[in-house]
Amino acid sequence: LPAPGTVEFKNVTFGYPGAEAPVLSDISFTAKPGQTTAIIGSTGAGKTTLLNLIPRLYDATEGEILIGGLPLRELGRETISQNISSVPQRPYLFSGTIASNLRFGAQEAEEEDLWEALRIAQADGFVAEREGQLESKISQGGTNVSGGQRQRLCIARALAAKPKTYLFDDSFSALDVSTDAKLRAALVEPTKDAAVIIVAQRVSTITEADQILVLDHGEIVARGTHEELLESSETYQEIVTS
Ligand code: TTP
Ligand code: MG
Repeated sequence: LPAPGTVEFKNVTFGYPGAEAPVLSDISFTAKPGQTTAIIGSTGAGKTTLLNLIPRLYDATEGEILIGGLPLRELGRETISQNISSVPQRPYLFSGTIASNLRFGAQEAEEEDLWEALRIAQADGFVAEREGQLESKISQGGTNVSGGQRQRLCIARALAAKPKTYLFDDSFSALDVSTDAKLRAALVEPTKDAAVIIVAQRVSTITEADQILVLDHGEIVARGTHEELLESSETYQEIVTS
């Protein structure tokens, strides 16, 4: 079997229930542990939809998704949530404390582990400044923290769970360029044995990715490293220069 955490799409097609045209057509790729797979493409291309198939928010209409070589459809909810952490495009915080939000996928985590996750996510500074720190309250939906802080807390939550597969949906674009760079540098070590899939808007976020998939109208129109795509893909060149 492929290593745990490996995500394989085999000729996956998906349409939302009731919709006529599929949103994703014939998607095939493998995201391996120890590698970063980046997905880039214009708004509406299907990037979020593709990521959402991995924790089974929806099932593929055709084709197959395998996790560590096992069909996703045969994995239980618990196995999926224990192995895959997802930072959604609109990150969500629950009403409760910062600690309870961070322990969502990691009930057993010690405070020290939570601080470590916060440090990596570049969120330790503002949490340390809040009254009560880890015990400070988050209001419903996380409205008493800024959008960028919410995003970093959700990244810390994903890290605290120590999954085998990480999904980041546009998780770095609300951050300023310098925080984005620091965060991604800090992520290298803790995610080095995991499969990392990143949806990005900014090309600078993904130039180091092991493979980049260019998604256009639900199809992978090009794939390769940044350097390869600069040579081979007009769509990629347009994204880079836009
Ligand atoms: P997305 O998968 O949301 O496209 P995207 O993530 O690439 O776009 P963005 O960069 O703006 O985040 O949408 C693809 C298509 O699927 C689009 O036509 C909207 C449709 N869609 C639904 O019908 N229902 C849904 O729940 C979602 C997420 C998308
Ligand atoms: Mg999206």
